[in-house]
Amino acid sequence: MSSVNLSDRIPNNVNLSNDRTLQRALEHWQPRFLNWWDEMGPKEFAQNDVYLRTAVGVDAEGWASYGYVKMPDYRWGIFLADADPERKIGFGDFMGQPVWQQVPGEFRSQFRRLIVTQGDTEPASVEQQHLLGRVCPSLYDLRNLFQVNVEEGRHLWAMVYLLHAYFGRDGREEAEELLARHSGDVDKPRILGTFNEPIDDWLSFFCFTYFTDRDGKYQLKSLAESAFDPLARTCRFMLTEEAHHMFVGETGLGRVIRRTLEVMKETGSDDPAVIRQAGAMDLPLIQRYINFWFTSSLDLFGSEVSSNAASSFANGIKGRPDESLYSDHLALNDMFELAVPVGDDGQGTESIPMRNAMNEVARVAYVKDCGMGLKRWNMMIQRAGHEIELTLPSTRFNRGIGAWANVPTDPTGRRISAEAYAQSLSTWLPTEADRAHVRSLMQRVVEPGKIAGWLAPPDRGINNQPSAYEYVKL
Ligand code: BYC
Ligand code: FE
Ligand code: FE
Repeated sequence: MSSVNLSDRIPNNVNLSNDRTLQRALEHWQPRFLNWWDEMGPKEFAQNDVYLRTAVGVDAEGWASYGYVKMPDYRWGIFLADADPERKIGFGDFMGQPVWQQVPGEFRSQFRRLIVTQGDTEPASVEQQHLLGRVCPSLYDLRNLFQVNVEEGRHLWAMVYLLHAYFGRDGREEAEELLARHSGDVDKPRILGTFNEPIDDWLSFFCFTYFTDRDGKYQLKSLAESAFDPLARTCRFMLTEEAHHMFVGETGLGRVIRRTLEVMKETGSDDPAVIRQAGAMDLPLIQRYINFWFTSSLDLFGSEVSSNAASSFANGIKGRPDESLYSDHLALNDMFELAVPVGDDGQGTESIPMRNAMNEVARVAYVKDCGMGLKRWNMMIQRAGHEIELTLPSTRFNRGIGAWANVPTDPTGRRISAEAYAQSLSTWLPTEADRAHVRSLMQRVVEPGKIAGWLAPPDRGINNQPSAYEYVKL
């Protein structure tokens, strides 16, 4: 069991104090991180005590401790899941060989690129969410937002550690750049599309944690298979924290819907105008937000046909999510049947080598996982006696990356003309009126146990505390 020294300036279980040069380099980066947090993070709440969990180790039991912390004092640390000295490479051309403790020179730039891309999303999400605290629907939700924020900060630490420890000077420069790019910045935006989208209301936040953090789950699962053992181990531990982010998304959307159903019952109407008048979010509006965040997150998996993905798989850099569930870890002979647009209005299939389809394989697994929450919400809607069903749109709809990028389809994936697309877009994606309505509901509620009118209360509190607990001391 690796031990953690919590009194170190940078808590860690990687024996940082044994490597003075690395320790000094990270201690040099630390104040820059804190400056970034102070400027780009939830700065209005820097002085408030927040009931947070802090990672203090990697044991399955008791890896975290709970208590009041001021966010700038959070103990961001470096935690790798315990090493398995017998671990072998589980896929690709080096299958069966011992995993690597160093990055092979020939794969250095490929590894660096993926670690930088992963690292870039973490601070991006904190930047995207930095104003949500102003309009929190309850103290419980405010605390969950901050929990997600500090952990995304720790995920940045996880990637910066790898850059510093294994990529020398290039790695240190990349670590600086991770604090220099900013979400939505015209000159220096974040690397991936979704991480430049504004999140300025809580419906978007719940959609983001449901759909976009789930891309995180699947990418981390892929990287947790990596032949580069320190990357695999750090991603495995990140997945432990990630579960809560998706919990926030799933229960958040579930509570929005539950409240909407209550208002539908109270008013005896499903007319969006009536529901809005009563201060809730109508189901068609929720569907449009789902459509937007789901399709934007689909783009994060990259192109269906990708030579990058093929070489990442071949070289042991990035496996499939849950690689152990497959029987063939070489993927040299299988083909993948891909639906592609043909001509002006048709579609056909294209057969591509499996390794080139790895982005799509991961996306398919992701889509299935996304469906679970919808099943639960639809059950709730059905039990309330309504016919309406929330759905995931087709993976061809509203795409910006890959074979279906900028190909007009309806949400079922049927190809339509550009005119028909433009005409119906306002029924498929959030409109200005939708956004204005959602914004109008964003009123700050901070009395312990109270909750905004558009949202149902949580089923239970955090860490066995009551839901009316004073999760943030304002
Ligand atoms: N936007 O062969 P292609 C998370 C680029 S989320 C903009 O199609 P590849 C989190 C691509 O970078 C998980 N650009 O794709 C969630 C490439 O550019 P370069 C984040 C895009 O390389 C919530 C080019 O298009 N982790 O943790 O196979 C809160 C052609 O690439 C996009 C990772 O992504 C896009 N959507 O795969 C906090 C894991 N998509 O290099 C955190 C690391 C593609 O030619 N990243 N491009 O200039 C990867 O594994 C891969 O980079 C990708 C792309 C899967 C993203
Ligand atoms: Fe993360
Ligand atoms: Fe996350």
